Amino acid sequence: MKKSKLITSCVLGLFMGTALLTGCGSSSSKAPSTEKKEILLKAADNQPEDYPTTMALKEMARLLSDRTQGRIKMQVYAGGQLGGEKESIEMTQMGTIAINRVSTAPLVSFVPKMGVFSMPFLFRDSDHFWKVLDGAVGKDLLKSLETNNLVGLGYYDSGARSFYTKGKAINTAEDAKGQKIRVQQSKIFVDLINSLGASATPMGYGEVYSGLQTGIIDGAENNPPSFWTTKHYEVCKFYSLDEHAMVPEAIIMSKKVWDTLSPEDQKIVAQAAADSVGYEKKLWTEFTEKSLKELEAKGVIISKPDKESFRKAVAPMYEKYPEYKEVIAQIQAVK
Ligand code: GTR
Repeated sequence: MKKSKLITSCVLGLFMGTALLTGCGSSSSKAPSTEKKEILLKAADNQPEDYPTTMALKEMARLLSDRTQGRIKMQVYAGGQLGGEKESIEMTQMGTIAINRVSTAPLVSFVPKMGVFSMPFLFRDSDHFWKVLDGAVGKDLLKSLETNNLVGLGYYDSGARSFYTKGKAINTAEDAKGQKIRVQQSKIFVDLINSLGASATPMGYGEVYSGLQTGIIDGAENNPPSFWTTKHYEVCKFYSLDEHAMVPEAIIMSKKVWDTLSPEDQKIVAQAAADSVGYEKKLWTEFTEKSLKELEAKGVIISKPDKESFRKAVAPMYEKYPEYKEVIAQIQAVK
């Protein structure tokens, strides 16, 4: 193949995101059919380059390349370059994005079962969270993605979500009343925040900063690394660690792309994803501590409110979603 043609096909492959790049690198069109195909996987994350989830995807890319002598490559597009979270999930279903790191909260519109992870105060602590994700429930929910053209490769840590606000700290459920709070594009989150008497406003992650600035919203909720890296602290000076939800991040893959891989390559991809999890968890703990320190240094007033009033106010959520009753009982039974 001529060099110019080779480059075109590589670039096209990159654009398609899903392409199996026969014809790139060492393979050639005359290669015997037994020769393994070169593969380029396009991966997305809406967090910035140095964020734990993005770093972990890059680690996964490194493992893939190392373990296949560069035959399987994964290109990570950070910072939401490939689109908002919800659209990026659609693109993953279509195969335009091969691998995507998303919050399980917006996944609820695609795979309703995933919504259970957005229920408030579901996990007792981080230990319980990981036992559930690594156990039968976590595995079953990853598997359920397959009904929707996705393959679940694993979970990453995302800590706990808490409120940050412009005008008035939310230290009790009562404080949330009347405040316009941005939420992810998830019906469960809308219900959760409304059940506190606040007014939930769903919007994309990338729009929150200007929403806060212009006053469309009074606050939002997220984990310390997100509050820090989005610079929302420039507008919001109150952060109250009520930790109302621990929503895992998921590494998802396009089933369309997955089905083009040989069983052997599927194993390599699944293993690289699994091996990147420990790395993410370690970075997560460090980055969370760093974020809290940086937020304080920027003058954010961080409080640790008593969680009881929040728990009480959101309790009706558990009646509202009877479809999760069984799985919630299974989660609670995990010791
Ligand atoms: C973060 C998550 C992002 C995005 C964001 C949000 O914690 O890592 O993928 O879901 O929350 O609130 O939109």
